[in-house]
Amino acid sequence: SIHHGGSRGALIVLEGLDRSGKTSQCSRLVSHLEGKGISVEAWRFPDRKTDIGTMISSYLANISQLDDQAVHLLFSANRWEKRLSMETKLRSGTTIVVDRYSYSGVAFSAAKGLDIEWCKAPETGLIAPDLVIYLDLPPEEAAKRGGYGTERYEQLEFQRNVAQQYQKLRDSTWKVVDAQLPVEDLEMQLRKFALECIATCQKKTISPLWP
Ligand code: NYM
Repeated sequence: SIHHGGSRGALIVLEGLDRSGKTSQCSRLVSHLEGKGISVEAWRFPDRKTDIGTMISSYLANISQLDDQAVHLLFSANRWEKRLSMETKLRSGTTIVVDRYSYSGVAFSAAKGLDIEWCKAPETGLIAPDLVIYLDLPPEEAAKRGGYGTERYEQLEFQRNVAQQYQKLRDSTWKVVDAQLPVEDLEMQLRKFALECIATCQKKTISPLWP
């Protein structure tokens, strides 16, 4: 794909409750950008392919039990272990579209009752996204969508709490989109936000979370 000499890629994050449509919108967006000749990669957190990701995965599947603080730090470490390759990709001109990031990390742990500032601390110094797209869906609607899976956290009451925690993390990089829109409409909104972001972030330096 095309690499416009010297310009960096954008870090675009999709966030939202479980069943909000992030994963399908991520892949639709990445395909669209690829089609436009933009250098782009789809990432996701947790990255279950690493050793830390394997521990997280068995925790989520209820195969293993872990202390709430310990698993919070594992989710964070799973982002830290990818930080350098993330920075290298962005600097080489590749845009990264990420399915979940530090906001999931904080929202899900804070929903368990952990102190939100404590939850944010280990995320400090990771790369700040250029754009966060929040797929806004009432927890009740999410619950209706083909039902939750069997993983930890996939319960209505808990998701309500997660939604409240997410609201505390909203900042100027966030675009909140209505996840109840038809998928094609949603897709068009995401394309517009992503293309604007890719064009404008080239003048901005890569900066750390949390400002
Ligand atoms: N999750 C995800 C966390 O609790 N902390 C994190 O840092 C991240 C990235 O893991 N219910 C939770 C949110 C999800 C679950 O995500 C797995 P997915 O997108 O279903 O693989």
